[in-house]
Amino acid sequence: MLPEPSMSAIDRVAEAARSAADGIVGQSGANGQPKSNGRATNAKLEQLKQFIDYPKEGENIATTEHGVPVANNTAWLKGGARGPMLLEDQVAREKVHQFDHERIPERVVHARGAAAHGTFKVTKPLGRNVTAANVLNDTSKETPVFLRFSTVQGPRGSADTVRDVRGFAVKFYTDEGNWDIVGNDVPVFFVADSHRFIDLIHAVKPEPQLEIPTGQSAHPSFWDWISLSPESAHMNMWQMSPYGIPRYYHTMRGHGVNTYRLVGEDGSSRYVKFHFFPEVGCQSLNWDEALKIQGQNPDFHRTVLAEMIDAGKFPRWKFAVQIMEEDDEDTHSWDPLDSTKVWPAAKYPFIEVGELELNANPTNYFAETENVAFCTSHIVPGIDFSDDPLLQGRNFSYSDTQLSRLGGPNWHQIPINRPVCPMATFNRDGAMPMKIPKGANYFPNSEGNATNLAPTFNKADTLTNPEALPGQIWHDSAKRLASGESRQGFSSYPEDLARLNRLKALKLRTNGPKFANYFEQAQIFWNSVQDHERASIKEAAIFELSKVPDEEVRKRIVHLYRHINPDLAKAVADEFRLNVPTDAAIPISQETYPELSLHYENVRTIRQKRIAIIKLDGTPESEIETIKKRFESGDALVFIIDHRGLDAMRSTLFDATFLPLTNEESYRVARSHGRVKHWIRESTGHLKPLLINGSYGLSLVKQVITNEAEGIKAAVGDDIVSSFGVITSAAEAASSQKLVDAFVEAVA
Ligand code: HDE
Repeated sequence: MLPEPSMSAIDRVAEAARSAADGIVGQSGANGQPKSNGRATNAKLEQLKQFIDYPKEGENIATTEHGVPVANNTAWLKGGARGPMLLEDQVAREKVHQFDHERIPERVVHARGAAAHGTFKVTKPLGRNVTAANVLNDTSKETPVFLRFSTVQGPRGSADTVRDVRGFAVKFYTDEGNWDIVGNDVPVFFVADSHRFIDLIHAVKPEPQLEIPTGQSAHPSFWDWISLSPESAHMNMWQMSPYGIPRYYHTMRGHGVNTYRLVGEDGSSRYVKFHFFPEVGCQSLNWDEALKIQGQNPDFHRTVLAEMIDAGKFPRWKFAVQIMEEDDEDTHSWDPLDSTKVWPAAKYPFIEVGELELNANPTNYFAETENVAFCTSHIVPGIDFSDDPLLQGRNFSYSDTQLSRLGGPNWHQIPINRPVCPMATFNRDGAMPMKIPKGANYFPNSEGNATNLAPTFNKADTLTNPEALPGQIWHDSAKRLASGESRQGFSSYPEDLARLNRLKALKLRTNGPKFANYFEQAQIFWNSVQDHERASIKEAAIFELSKVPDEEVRKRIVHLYRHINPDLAKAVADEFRLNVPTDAAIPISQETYPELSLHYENVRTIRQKRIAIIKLDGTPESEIETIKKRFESGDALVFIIDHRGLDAMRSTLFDATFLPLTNEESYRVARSHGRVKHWIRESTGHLKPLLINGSYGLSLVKQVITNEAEGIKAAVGDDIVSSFGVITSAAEAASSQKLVDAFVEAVA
């Protein structure tokens, strides 16, 4: 049951027609209900409008794919009403044909995802000598973006709240072409060399015999692989920590993970890492919530994303970079080209550049979210690759995979993938072209097309100097190019390959020696997070290993964890009655990097929290209004849930609850309602704020929460009491400022 009044099917159709007529795109609601709170438009949404297909006036007659009106769309042509079906029926065959082919292969990884449109704005330009990229410098521009979130392991139909890494892939439609950051929600990766990625994915994906498990890494082949792959020790800590089960998409970070390069207009180059920090801070689920939500609402993350955008409470991230001078690259115990490592913020601070906001939902999941194709190789002038061996492999894989996933080489012409800037390419033909190219399809040409490609004789030059002979023009043009004057667009950074003896090296299948520093940063991660995060890592690892019966694998993990932290190794060993090796073969670092903790940003806000108000028979409206207004004005989403609809609602789906209990009638309902009592126990068990006021409320709390939180029972009285997240007061009405403040504070 929906907590808010839902539209009838007829209303929905009427509303959809109105939106289409208005040309509104990207604004369908979370439950397929078109809403109009999304942002008006941006250059990409404008471009997409021309492709949106919704019947206009006079177009309400069903036709075949070829425009022939169809008189009856309900039955197959037959020989007699009960007779054999005729193959002749071209109308029915067409319908079935289309249906038979309406799926494309799902992504081999990151199959399950959800996306939204938005905008990126520069707040603090990096400077043209740091990067020539307009998108990172021009404060007057709003660059349209499309951001797709995903899980890695599960198929398209798997649940959202599984323990997994989340993808965070952003397409920036810049005025210099599309730039994609194909990142994750954590800053490191399992492997440093692309060659190892396929083995990782085979190990983590469902096992081949029975295709088990779905959406989980808790299975033998994954842990077998982890136990034999010490380079993934650091990533394994992130994955087992609360980062593995984010609360919402809008409470996740995004990280480019790979090391890229920024190239200035002056030709200078620096290494760079890209990061996105959520405006409302990082938040995670606890494991019990995550498990329950998988059944209660498998689409939880995508639902909330769409819902926030529909409600006009747009998710935002701060975009920041870390920059490293190339001369620094040899000065650490780790290699900056190794994607299993972070760069400590104390040495390489997060430099804020801009803000990304998601403000419009897609119009059609398949056409946009499923068809969007991200490629790490999509960079714009001012940004370039480093020799990060994970990045270099990815640069091949992403465009390659689209060929089979999207059916051929013309996937860049699919509406969602088109750049919004002018484009001209002689790459042509192939299956399903969606443009009709005109003119020369070769270079050089005397039509004057694509004159920026190389020094040559071309029409533009003839026009400026009609007397000149072709030879002279080649010459002039070559001179201009050599001086840099006529160079337009992207050209690869002329990296000095002799630096750090790279050119003197032998051709080898290996990586730099510091890539083998597997454990130091895993240790630092453990040191840097809070107690509850460490507890989650232990619990998650124990849960996952409980699905791995092979004792040899468990022993290897204990051994591996002993190299990270002795407490961690002991917790796992005790659970499975194993011994911990007495010593790690390597020193254990005592360093901490505060930015690794979920709480680094330390944001206190009620923005984008989901607050449940349980309305019982007899609850006066006035009790609800004050709290509702206060939270809505702080950009939280308030859901009023009638107690009769409680069977379809669970406390896990909300961040906090208000249960107004000020009169006898509501008390009577609550006391005899199993779901209300379960709600109180469950939400306090998850340490979520629960506001219950009035003397009746107090009695209920005392009855329901007995063993779990003795502290509350002992503490309740007439004053406002906030204990274990439960806020109660016998005397104060819900409209009391003191009580509301206490609740708001607890929620923040
Ligand atoms: Fe991916 N990855 N990946 N990956 N990846 C894909 O591309 C691949 C890696 C990531 O929302 C595929 O279009 C290789 C790291 C995201 O559409 C494929 C290697 C990171 C997405 C592919 C990596 C990622 C993908 C599947 C090692 C974090 C979803 C479909 C060399 C920084 C993008 C597709 C979306 C998707 C290959 C490693 C993130 C097969 C070979 C590291 C967020 O091309």
